[in-house]
Amino acid sequence: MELRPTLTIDRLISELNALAQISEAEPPVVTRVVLSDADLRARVYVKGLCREAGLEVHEDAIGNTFARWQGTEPDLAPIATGSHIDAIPNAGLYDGCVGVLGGLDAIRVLQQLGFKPRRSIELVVFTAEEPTRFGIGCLGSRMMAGVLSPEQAIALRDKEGRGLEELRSQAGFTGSLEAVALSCGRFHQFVELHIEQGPLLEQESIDVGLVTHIAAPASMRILIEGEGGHAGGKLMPGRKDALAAAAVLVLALEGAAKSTGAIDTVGTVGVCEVFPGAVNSIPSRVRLETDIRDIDVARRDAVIEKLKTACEEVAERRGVSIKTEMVNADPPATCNPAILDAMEQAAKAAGKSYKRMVSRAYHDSLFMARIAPVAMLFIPCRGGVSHRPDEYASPEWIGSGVHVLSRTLATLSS
Ligand code: HGY
Ligand code: MN
Ligand code: MN
Repeated sequence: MELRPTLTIDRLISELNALAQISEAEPPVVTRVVLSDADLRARVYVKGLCREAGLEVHEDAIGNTFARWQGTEPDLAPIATGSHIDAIPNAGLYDGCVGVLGGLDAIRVLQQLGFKPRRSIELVVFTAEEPTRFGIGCLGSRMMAGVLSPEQAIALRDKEGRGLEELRSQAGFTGSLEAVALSCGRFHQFVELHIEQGPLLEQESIDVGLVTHIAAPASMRILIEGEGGHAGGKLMPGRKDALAAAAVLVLALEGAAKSTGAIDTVGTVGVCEVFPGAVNSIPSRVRLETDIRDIDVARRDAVIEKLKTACEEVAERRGVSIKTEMVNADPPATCNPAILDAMEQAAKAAGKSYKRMVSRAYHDSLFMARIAPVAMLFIPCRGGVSHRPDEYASPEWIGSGVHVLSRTLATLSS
């Protein structure tokens, strides 16, 4: 079928900007932590757009949202597309949202063209792709894939000690958590449109990225306990300063990641909580949240082991107690060759340049890959910047992504 979508990119851009206004921070900064007031208002907005497009909308027990465009053979497993609308603090407006609103726009383009899918097409909005609230990323897609059990999910707590049960019922998400896990075959295939969150496509002036692999993320929590005391009265000899010990570990992680010799290994300490946090009081307790990734699992795990060894050495040398806890250590995902080929054909038909590449960020596709064949479609983002308010993707870049996605969905659902 020769598709020549007449893209109404202006409407999509205005919807992305409208969604960005729904934030816990002063726009243009986007902060939209899962199950916060902003998250709930954003969900209402997006569900309204889906219903305007004639999609049947339903949610599961933790708010994963499914908007279905019924196909001519509704009993067949659907093709799915989608991403997330939650955002970390001090974020931009494109991460995740391009995949949700762009996925919806790809459906609308096909509707405008009079296309009738044989397989239904479902837009999925995943709950809590970001780890901000509960410390673990991809909560919704992990549970859909059965990787996180209801018991494990119920045990999660946020910084205020609030759990998923309390927060989901306040948000009006009811029903059994057991029903969140989906079987293989619930979806025929899944394609996620997302900004690259890296610099390559823009640097090489390429329109779209066809993602072949998604890196393997791991997160480890480190609790360091020393001795507090008066910053003036307690002399340096014999101090057990928890933050000084933490500083050694931060540099140990950086060194371990750099020492693998592979550019794909990354290590970050993104959270450092200091107690009591008074300028004239020696830190007695520090909590670090570390993020370690690589497309090679063995290399990633070697960095984790090096960090654990550094913890033992620092504890010994500085007389502090150091406890480590693995929050998650997930395998990488390999994208499906048939979907990649369909995306490549779609890019060619759309006259868009493309390249095959890996994703260094993780995405819900990483867990959807456990229950369905998946692939991801990247568009450039300016300077590779993401997880910052100056994150930006041009209307042209977004339009190219939606154009290739709409053609891909047409192929897969035919
Ligand atoms: O951290 C990630 O890779 C994703 O953006 N949550
Ligand atoms: Mn993100
Ligand atoms: Mn994302």
